[in-house]
Amino acid sequence: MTGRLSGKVALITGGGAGIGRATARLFAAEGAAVGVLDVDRVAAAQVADELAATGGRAIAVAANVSVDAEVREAVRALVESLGPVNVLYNNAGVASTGAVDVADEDDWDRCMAINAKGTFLTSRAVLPSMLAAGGGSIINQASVAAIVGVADFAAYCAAKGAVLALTRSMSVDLAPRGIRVNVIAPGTIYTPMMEPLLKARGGGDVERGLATTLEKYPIGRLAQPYDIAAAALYLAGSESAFVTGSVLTVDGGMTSQ
Ligand code: 1HS
Repeated sequence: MTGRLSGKVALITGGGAGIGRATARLFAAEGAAVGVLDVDRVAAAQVADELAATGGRAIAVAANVSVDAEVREAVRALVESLGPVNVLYNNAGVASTGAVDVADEDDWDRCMAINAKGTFLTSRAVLPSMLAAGGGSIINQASVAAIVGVADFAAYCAAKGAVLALTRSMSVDLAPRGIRVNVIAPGTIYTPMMEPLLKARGGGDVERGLATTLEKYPIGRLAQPYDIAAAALYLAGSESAFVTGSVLTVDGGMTSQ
């Protein structure tokens, strides 16, 4: 541990699995007290318990980030337990299915609600305590899908594009008040969330879909959760003190070709 987040309180949405869990582990290892927020109460508790068992300070809070009352209550509980939030990672997200002609309306609404509205609601709920603490860092989660069109992923591309634009808006509004806001655009990590897309891309064969996906990544592999967590750590800490409104692609060159 190098203590890059010593004395800080970090809230990570979607902290119960994947990138969120990897980031919770890294932030705790760097000295942060961590609020692990997830819609899956059990998953959040498992991560918080793991961090506490290895000497960290952590609590689990359950909320659906698209439901304002749940988000407000989770943030209230977090602040009461750990203190004002210095770092917020809006990581919670869901994928979608289909091109624009076949995507269904419920899928569109769910995708916009969790990815885009969730970022808005959680940021809004955290801001009073972050401002009272004198400032902080907000990290939003976009995707390469906010930058390039990804086939059969219409609602997801739109929602992540909204997160990217919201980040720029937030960075302008909040910089004078001591809060930096940046967005990470990760490339694909092979997770259950990606399987419907990979299956469609592979003509029903996930392995073939994976091979096709790999060809999009000049670096020769897909991302791992730690790759994204390490970027979040940079944006959370003082080494990025002059960085706000930035889009940090962590994509193995996927959007560069
Ligand atoms: C889910 C993640 O944000 C990546 S979007 C799909 C990108 S790729 O599989 O077409 O490289």
